[in-house]
Amino acid sequence: MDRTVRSVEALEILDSRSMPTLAVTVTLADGTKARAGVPSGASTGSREAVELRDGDPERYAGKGVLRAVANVNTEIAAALVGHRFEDVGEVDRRLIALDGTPNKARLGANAVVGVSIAVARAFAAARDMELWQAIAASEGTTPRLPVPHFNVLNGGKHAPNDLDFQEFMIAPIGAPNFPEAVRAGSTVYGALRKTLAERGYATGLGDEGGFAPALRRPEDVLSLVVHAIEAAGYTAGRDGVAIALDPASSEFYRDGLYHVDAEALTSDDMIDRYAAMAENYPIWLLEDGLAESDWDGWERLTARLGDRLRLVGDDILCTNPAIITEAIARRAGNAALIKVNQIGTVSETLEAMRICRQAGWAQFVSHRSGETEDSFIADLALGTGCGQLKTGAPARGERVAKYNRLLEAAASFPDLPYGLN
Ligand code: 2PG
Ligand code: MG
Repeated sequence: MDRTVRSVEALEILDSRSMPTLAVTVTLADGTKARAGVPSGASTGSREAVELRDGDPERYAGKGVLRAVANVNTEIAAALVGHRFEDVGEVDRRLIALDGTPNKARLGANAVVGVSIAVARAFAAARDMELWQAIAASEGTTPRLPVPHFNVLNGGKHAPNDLDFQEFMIAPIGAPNFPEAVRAGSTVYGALRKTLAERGYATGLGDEGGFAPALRRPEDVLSLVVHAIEAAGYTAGRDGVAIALDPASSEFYRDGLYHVDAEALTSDDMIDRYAAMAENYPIWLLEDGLAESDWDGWERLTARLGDRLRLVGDDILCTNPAIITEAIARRAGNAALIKVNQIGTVSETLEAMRICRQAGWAQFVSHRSGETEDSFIADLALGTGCGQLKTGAPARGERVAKYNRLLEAAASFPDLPYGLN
C-alpha cells in the first residue's frame, strides 16, 4: 500500500443537535477514500482542546465552522497532500506542529481531529484491515467487544428538565455476549419508557437519546431505573444489568459547593451521598462525581470508594496524557474517560489509553453529546480491548451507529470476546 495523501477536503455539515460540524474526506494515492464526522460536547472540560467556531452572529448564532473547514482545505491540505506517511502518528505530529498551540486553538481541534480520524480510517482501509484491527495491531492490544453503557435518562446540560445529574446509564455487564447486551439495553429502555408513562412522566428525549422527565432527585431516578431493569426481567447488579452515573458535577459546582436539587453540598457531603447511593442501588461506576477543579476532593473520593466503584475522570482529565499522568500519581480516580476530540488527535488518544493501561487504570471510551453517524469510537473501544463504551441510548441514529458497528463486528468475528477488561 501507498500511504501518500492525494487530497484532504472538508465541508460544514450538521450534528445531532442541529449545530454545524465538519465532515472530512481523505483520499490516498491508491484511490482509498475515507470520511470522518466530528463530534462536539456541551459539558466540556476547561482544559479540552479548543473547537474553532466562526463567531459570526449572522450564521448559526456564531457556531458556524467555516473557518475550521477552510483550515482543512488550505493549510492542512497543503501540509499533507503529496506526502507519504509511515502511520497516523506521523500525520498527527505534522498537524500538531502546524497548529503550533498547546491546545489546537489556531487550526481548531475540530479541524484537526476530523483529519486525524479520516487518515486513521484510510490507512486501515488501504491495508485491507478493519479499523479496529489496525488499532489493535499498532497498539499490541487484544480486541474485545466492550460493555455498552446506555444512557437511558438525561439531565444536566443535555436536557431541559431540572435534574442536576447529567447521565444515568445501564451496563449489561452480566450479558453473555454483545448482541445480548444490546438486547438487554433495548428491553430495559422500553421498560423504562413504560414505567415513566405509567407514573405520568413525559417520555420525550434528551440530547443523548435518554428520557428527560421532570424528575429532580437523583435517588428517585435510580429507583425508577432499578424498577425498569427488573420489570424487563433482568437482575439489577453486576451479574445482570448494573448502573453507571455521570453527574457531570463541574456543571453544578459553584463557589466550592455542589448545588443538587436545592441543596448546597461540600465535597465530603457529596462523597457521603455517593457512598449511600452505592449502598442502596446497584451502581458500579461513577464518572465526574466531583468537579474538575476539586482535586483534593477527588483524592478523598478515591480513598473512600475506589475499591468499590470505577471512578472515571472526564472533565478533570480531558483525555490529556499529561493530566492523566498527574492524576495517576495523586490517586485521583482509577479510570479515564476517553474522548478523541477532547485531546484532538487519534495518536494522542491512543497514548492516553496506553498510559492508563500501564498504570492499571481502566479506560472508558465515549461519544459526545453532539454526534454524527461516525462510528470511530466503536472501533477504538473494540481495537484497544478496553472493555467499556458509552455512546448514548439504544435509540437515535447517531447513537445506534456505534452499537450497530459492534453488532456487525460480533456477527463477522464470532470469536471476539465480550466484557469488561
Ligand atoms: C460527558 C459527555 C458525553 P458532553 O460528559 O461525558 O456523554 O457529554 O459531550 O456534553 O461533554
Ligand atoms: Mg462526562
